[in-house]
Amino acid sequence: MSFLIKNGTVVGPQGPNAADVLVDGERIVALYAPGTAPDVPDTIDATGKYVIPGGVDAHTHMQMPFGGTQASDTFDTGTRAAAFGGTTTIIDFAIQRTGEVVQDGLAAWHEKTAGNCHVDYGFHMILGGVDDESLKAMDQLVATEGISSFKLFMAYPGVFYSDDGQILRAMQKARDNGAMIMMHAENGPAIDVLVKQALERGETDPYYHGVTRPQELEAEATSRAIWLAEVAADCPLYIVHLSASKALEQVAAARDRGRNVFAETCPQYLYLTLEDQLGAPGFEGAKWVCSTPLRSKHESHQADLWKGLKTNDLAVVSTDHCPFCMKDQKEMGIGDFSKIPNGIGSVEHRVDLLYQGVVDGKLSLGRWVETIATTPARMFGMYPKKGVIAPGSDADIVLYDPAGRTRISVDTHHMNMDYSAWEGWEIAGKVDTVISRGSVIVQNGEYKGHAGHGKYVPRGLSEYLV
Ligand code: DUC
Ligand code: ZN
Ligand code: ZN
Repeated sequence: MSFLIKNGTVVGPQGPNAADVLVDGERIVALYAPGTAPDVPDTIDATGKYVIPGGVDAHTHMQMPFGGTQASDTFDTGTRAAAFGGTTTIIDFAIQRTGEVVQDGLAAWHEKTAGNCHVDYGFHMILGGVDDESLKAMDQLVATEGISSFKLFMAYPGVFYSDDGQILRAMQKARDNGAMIMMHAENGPAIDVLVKQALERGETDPYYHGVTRPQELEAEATSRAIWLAEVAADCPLYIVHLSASKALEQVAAARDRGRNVFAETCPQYLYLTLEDQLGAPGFEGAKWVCSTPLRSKHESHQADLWKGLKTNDLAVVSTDHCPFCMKDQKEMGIGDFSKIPNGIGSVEHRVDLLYQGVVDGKLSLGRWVETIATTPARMFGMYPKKGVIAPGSDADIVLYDPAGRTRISVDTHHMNMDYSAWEGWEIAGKVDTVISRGSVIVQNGEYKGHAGHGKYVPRGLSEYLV
């Protein structure tokens, strides 16, 4: 089926441009200056709307087994919610647990996703055990499985943690095969000491989750990862969920030295704080327990992160979508914050929350599209299939209404969560229409897609490798 998106303003990294977009089947076939497109019977009127590439959320954890439970969004509910929010591609994390065969972990994630996703998806691979076998598996995943990025953890000893020797070996392997190393950069063993000491003092509320993960332990791990990558012949390194000023300083310094170091942040670090959310009365703060944690409003983190997005020291905004319900899940940590499953769900709200940054004068329109769609696609080997409105690209397109408003609530969201981390937030802009590979899947707030529409996207190497 062929249709023309007429009268809209196409936005790419270079900014806004009036153009009509012709879609044929699953692809974009042409862009036309206003008034020059051929007559086609089917049109979508985009008057007053931005026409942007579908969002690419490069960091999600649907139905992830974690913290003694499992993330509450399945691939079905989570990718449907993503669609409602204008995200048409996710990159989720397949997991190899310590002692498991990497390929078995990957097969398990293919099984979870097959036939269940509403939007397209790729995988990064979490390596829970770096050894000779898993290092060999990295080569195979890059060569034949479309997986070109591997996440390691400097946190969570006994769960996903890798020591410095393991990290160095994985980085050397990545340097050889062209993969990206993604790093959860927090000093886990030091955090565990602080957690034990806090609990012994009777500091058990969710607030202490943040206090026991100080920014210095994120900055130290970020710096260590950067220097290890440098030792590994400048292995490409991507710092996930960067939350704090001092960690950002490390990334900026490495980039100023010309290193292959990149970073993402997430909406929660741009808007929410240690005091106002984690410090909410009683057990409420559990809603916002995630790692890295929310940071203090009395420091300059949020201003620094917005600036980092502007300067490209922060290249990408992902969600780290890892939702848990309060009931039976977050509640596991009543009386002991260290037992609260770590994670926040925002996959439905990332595009809107970042558009608010445009309205607030913190991001240009072009930079909005770049950080939520174009750069994640380029960073993780999906470009130009994803992340751009151009002939030949997948017709993943969002009509975005800048005059609309979005009110966020558990009563109206589509994520499988019994609360919203953004309850009552009213923000500028609204997702109007969502098109995934040429199919309209959301229109006027109505869902028209289906599970199984979303397909696996094998990825190439990052475009940013030098
Ligand atoms: N951090 C979270 O908050 N949840 C999932 C994993 C992680 O690193
Ligand atoms: Zn992480
Ligand atoms: Zn994560």
